[in-house]
Amino acid sequence: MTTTLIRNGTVVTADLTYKADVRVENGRIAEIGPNLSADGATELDASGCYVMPGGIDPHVHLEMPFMGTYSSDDFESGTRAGLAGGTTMVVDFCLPEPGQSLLEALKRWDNKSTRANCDYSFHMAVTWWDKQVWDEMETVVKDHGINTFKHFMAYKGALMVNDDEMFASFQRCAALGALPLVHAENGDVVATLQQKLLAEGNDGPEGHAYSRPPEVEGEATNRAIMIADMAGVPLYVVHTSCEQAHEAIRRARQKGMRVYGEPLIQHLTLDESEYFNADWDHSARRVMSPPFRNKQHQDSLWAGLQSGSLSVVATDHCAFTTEQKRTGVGDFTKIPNGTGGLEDRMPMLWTHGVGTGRLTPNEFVAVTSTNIAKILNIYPKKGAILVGADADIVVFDPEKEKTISADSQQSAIDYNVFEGKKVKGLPRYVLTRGKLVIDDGAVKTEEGHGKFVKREPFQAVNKALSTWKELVAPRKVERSGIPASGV
Ligand code: DUC
Ligand code: ZN
Ligand code: ZN
Ligand code: ZN
Repeated sequence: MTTTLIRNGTVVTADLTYKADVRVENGRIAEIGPNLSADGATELDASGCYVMPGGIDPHVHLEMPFMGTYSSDDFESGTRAGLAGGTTMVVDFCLPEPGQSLLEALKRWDNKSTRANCDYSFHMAVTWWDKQVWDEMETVVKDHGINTFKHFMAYKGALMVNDDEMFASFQRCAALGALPLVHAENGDVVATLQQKLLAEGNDGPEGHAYSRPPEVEGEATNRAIMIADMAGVPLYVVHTSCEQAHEAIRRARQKGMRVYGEPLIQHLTLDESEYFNADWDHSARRVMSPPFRNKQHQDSLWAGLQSGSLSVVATDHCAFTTEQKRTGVGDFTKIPNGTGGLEDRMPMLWTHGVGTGRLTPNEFVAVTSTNIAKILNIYPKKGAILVGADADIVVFDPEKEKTISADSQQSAIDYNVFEGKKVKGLPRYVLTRGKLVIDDGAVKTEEGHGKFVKREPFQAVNKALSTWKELVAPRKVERSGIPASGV
């Protein structure tokens, strides 16, 4: 039996801040209170530190087949990077190829995830639609413990689904107690703008930003919300990056709909000027979808986190090396979309959120962990400092500083989009299900320690505002007379 005693820290949860020791036994939190006795436990000194639930990144792509290549962080390096920054659980996206069985795709994800250093779960992507998908969705939820389905409204000709497919899938989610997710960008408009830009000779990485203006995201977010309302299901909007999308989410929530928005740490802290760098590599390394925006959009995202209209902060970690990015020299549409961020999400959000007074430490815990656990239906196993919860714990030192650099990162790429940025607030210790893996800067991860976390279906489905019940079961109208057609 391994026992660890975290001493003299200040426990910070989504709602409370208090001084207490925390005892960890067999991977779980066994006791919380003042002056706990050591009883032979390994002691960790948390004086001057906050003892917080480990971060959960609800949006990562590890070893993902995408745009003719694979994202370069796999489940080993990706989760090691996450742990180094205080993230103790990740949720990856299982992506069936169009036409492929969801259950076949899941086997591949099960295989590659056995190397994970921390616990993980999957979202299932719906990349095509027919009766087989409809059938398999039930197995995915009931037998595999996956209660979230992702829909790409962009990447036309590859992952994109149309509105009829999305509406059918959303209704299926409602029936199964599952939550649909959307990548909300209007893929038809993006494809048109891409061709126009290329035809006019705009082939550099800045073309990527021009081809995906905030309006394409705002339109798709509004559309997905309305379709979710008609299907009578809550909705999770991934990588919310602009005011137009945030406005749609705010409005829906004000009306009582369960719609969750997920800004990324990259969109909160990096802006569109990155695409206008004289160095092609610099700009291409920052190509992701949606692209970085200007300060007004960033301010909107911060305001959403403060007011609660946006719920969580993720990374969409999907790292490609410089060599992979160079596939798109001469044609920005071929630059693999994606950036890293897993290792830096917690320190960057602390520095730019808590350090600037925009977020309280409790709000920081809510948006990096607790809200995510609640939305994914794994609270309080994850996202909590409570007796019985998994001991996924970060002992966070608010005074510890570093300058972010690719030279010292865990991630398997040759650069870092936050290169040169100073952060203040870093983990002193990280425990993942009780195992000490970050020990005052030393990385002691164990490949394969991570386990799949099953997630139960949701109890509460959205009671939509629209006439969805009539759409599903139309009321017959008795008429006294019907004229002959064409007369
Ligand atoms: N956006 C990215 O930038 N990469 C992976 C997929 C996505 O939607
Ligand atoms: Zn996406
Ligand atoms: Zn993504
Ligand atoms: Zn282990």
